Amino acid sequence: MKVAVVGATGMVGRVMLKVLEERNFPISELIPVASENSIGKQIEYKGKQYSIVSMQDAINQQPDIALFSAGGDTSKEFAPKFAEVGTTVIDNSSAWRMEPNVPLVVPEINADMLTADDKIIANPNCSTIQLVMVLNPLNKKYDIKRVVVSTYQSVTGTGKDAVEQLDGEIAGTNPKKKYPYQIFKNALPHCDVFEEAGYTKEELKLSRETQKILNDKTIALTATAVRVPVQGGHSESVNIEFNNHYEEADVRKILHETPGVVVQDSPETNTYPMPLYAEGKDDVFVGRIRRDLSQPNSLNMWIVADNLRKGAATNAVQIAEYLVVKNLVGNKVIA
Ligand code: 11C
Repeated sequence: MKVAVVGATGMVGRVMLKVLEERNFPISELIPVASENSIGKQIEYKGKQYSIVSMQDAINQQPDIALFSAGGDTSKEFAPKFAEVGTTVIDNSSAWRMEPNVPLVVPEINADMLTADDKIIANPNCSTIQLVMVLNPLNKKYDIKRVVVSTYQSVTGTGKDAVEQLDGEIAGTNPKKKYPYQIFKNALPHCDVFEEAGYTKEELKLSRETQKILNDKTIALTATAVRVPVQGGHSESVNIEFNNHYEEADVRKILHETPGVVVQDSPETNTYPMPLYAEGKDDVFVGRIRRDLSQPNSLNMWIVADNLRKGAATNAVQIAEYLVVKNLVGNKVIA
């Protein structure tokens, strides 16, 4: 496969390259793309140096797959240009996710909807991916009525500048501020921009994307998204109300048997998921599973995953792997 990585120097782009390498993705030609001021710079992949090229150079080379992580505006402008030359774009931004004809894919859940005609495929938001990995098997069995989520999100979700802000604040230098406030020793109830009815875009993404991925408009979901001074991953406190009765032991068994989900839940040994241990891993970790004693058919849990891996790069590469295995990429349409 001829593979372009668009946004190759960004936080997610770098992890994409790492994940492609680790999983030995079948690459015959790698085309790293980044913004104008990075063109000509070198990146390393499998011990070999590659020069970063411009968007137009990459389009001219008609890659089979383009993994995009360069922001929504870049995706809106350039994903269709790649699609026109027959490239399948897997886009990590929020630009295409809610377009009715664009599949929003978590491979463990809904990759079987993909066809060779899907030239733009959206990778969901990081905090949504880890949530639906756990909700999906429970929804199938017990039919989810409502979910209340509070997130504790890593600064890596905002990008390099935010990591520099936190590191600088810890070091006592006076870093440039990516957030409106200090993040060290703080918690900001503010992820992404504010939108309608007092909600942030991150909070709205959680409810809209969950309904789309699970293909279930009946799930009511409300969220509060909070940025915390953490780097290893996003954490989520999740309360689920089912339409049907459940047994806690069955919930544990279902989650234990769900590929990509790891149950870490032994209060007697202080075992529960934490971003410090989720960092660098591809699984979604779930713990603190317990009945909500305040109302029937309800459950509390704590979900953690590395937002740069399963929440972004790994999920995108898994989509690409599915396309290759199912022979859904590589048929050129010469424009
Ligand atoms: C965050 N979830 O941590 C965001 C980062 O819609 O892809 C990814 C933004 C997106 O703030």
